[in-house]
Amino acid sequence: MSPVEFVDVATAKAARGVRMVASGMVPSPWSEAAKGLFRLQGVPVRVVRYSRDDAELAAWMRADNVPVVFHDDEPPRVHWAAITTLAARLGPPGALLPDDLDHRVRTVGLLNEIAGEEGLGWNARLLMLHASMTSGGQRGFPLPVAHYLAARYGYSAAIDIDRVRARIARTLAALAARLDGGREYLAGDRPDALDVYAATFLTPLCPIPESDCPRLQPLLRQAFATAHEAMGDAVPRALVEHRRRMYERHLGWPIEI
Ligand SMILES: N[C@@H](CCC(=O)N[C@@H](CS)C(=O)NCC(=O)O)C(=O)O
Repeated sequence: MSPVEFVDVATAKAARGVRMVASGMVPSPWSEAAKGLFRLQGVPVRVVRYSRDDAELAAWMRADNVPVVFHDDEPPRVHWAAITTLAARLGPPGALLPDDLDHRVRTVGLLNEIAGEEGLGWNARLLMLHASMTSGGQRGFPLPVAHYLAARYGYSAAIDIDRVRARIARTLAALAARLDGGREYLAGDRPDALDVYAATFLTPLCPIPESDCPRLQPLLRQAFATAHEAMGDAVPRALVEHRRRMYERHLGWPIEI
């Protein structure tokens, strides 16, 4: 089986091992990170592309956002931390998350700054929603999509967008500092979960031409581009190079959704 195999819901339900429902519309950082974690661990994953209109899929997922990860008969996992811990358990000990307690606490704290509420991905999404709302839907997502996402993920007219930008800049700086001295990975001489999250969550802040993610539709490509337009200049070059390295060596390139 290839590292990531796209299948229909019936095939995924009938299978054992790791199966996942992931975004098939955009290279959503949470979905791409989940795929990347298992790939890095050498654990094959069957992926079902999320569709809002599929009743069988909805009944299986028991959640209304993605990714949702299934392992054998265990309950579905919907949160990045639980997904990461599962991926760590299914691969070589200490490979994805450090064995040392203090080291692990620091790593998971930084992962939360990337994937948690008010983290890098959450804040990049706020930039996209801000572009939509302040342009009447001319930029960013079309207004109906923007309003739907705004109500779910913390955007309101009262938002302090400068604070959002400052948080993004601080997180990027903290990650880039780990590459000082020309280091290739963020936490040592080989990649771990932190590298997967940093690389996949940088996607909204990077240019995303068709060649980088061929299945991304033009309208959503344009929506994604607004985060890069807003803050692409603030992304340290070392992080852009790290992302490239991660995708080319470890995650698969171009991005397949
Ligand atoms: N449940 C995830 C967060 C995932 C997330 O934010 N998913 C968004 C990505 S944009 C999503 O599915 N959005 C579509 C929707 O809410 O319908 C976690 O805590 O790790």
